[in-house]
Amino acid sequence: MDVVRKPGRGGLRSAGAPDDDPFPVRGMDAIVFAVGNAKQAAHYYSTAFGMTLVAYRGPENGHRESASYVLESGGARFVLTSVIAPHTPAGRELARHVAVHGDGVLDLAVEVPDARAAYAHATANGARGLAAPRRESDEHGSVVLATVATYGDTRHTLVERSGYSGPYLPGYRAAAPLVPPRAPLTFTGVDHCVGNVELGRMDAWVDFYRGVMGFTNMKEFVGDDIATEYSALMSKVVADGTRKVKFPINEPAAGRKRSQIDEYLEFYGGPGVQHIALTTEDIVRTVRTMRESGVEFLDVPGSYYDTLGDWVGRTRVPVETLRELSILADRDEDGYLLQIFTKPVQDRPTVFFEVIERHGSLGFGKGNFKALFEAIEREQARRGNL
Ligand code: TYF
Ligand code: FE
Repeated sequence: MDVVRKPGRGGLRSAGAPDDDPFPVRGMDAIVFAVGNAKQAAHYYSTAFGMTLVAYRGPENGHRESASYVLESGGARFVLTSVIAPHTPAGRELARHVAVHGDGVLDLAVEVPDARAAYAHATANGARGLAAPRRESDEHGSVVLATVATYGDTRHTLVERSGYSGPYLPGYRAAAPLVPPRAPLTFTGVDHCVGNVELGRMDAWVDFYRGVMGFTNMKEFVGDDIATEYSALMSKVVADGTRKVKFPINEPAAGRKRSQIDEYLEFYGGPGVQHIALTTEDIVRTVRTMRESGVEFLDVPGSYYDTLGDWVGRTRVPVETLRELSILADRDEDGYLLQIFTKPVQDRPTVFFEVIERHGSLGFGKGNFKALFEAIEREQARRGNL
């Protein structure tokens, strides 16, 4: 987002951020994954998700500890990192992350207008600092980076770009796409990033984001009632003042079946990122392309579509197309959304993705929770974890 000078107020501020926002953010900067084989993961996200390799850092440009591939699609940026030298300090941490968690999200990096101020506010309000603010520079300019811990081994790096013009961060070089880029872009950005935390810890993590980042609750949540009936999870959503960064937090709950959150916590080895939702402006095209490339999505029973029109009404996409592709739809007072969920994208039943096309609705698909959680339970049962 552009920084604008508002006449008469005398200061540089981020457009849209109210003056009193204690922790202004510009949006998600990157989702950083620690994986076993970043070279092959970069290939997967290029060919199956239609993302484009734009930058690289590794031994070839003097970075001996790890290799990182930066992929983009619209405003969504993924960084895939794997260890090269496990006996260096940075290498050891990465190796441990992958050994304990499997492929997973290491860092939900957030772009902020002032990383020093953001870090000071976060640590003064209870966040554990992992790296104090530091300036990094190269021929493209400079950035300020600082890192705080969140749930499990997950972290938030606060990225102040201050006009930096390189392909990602200092130390990275531009890289050519691995396959010809798909047009139009598959995704337009990151809609939300969901964390799974331990039983009874959801409210503490909601309070963490309220205190540390000045986030506020969004109205959508999964309470006790839905939990005992069918979801076996509770969920609340926090977001920054401008709703560009949205973090739902799930915890397991006692339901009819073993909670999908318990399954995640067991296989991930603790709390961590459960799913990343990516926005698209054409979910039909995106899902068709991903399916043709071998991405697996949760199946939705035909009965879901038999009654869908009655409560969702007309959407941009005919019900028969939604049915063909297993795309879900939901409507609330603000509008509607179309969404779909992949199966876990690694051997452990942990991280998965959501693709979402919004038409006014600010929700998360509450009307689909029953159908969705039943589909997830069928997958749990197939894995022998129910
Ligand atoms: O992010 C959300 O809240 C929706 C719904 O295990 C959801 O995508 C919640 C929990 C879950 C899967 C999806
Ligand atoms: Fe979601």
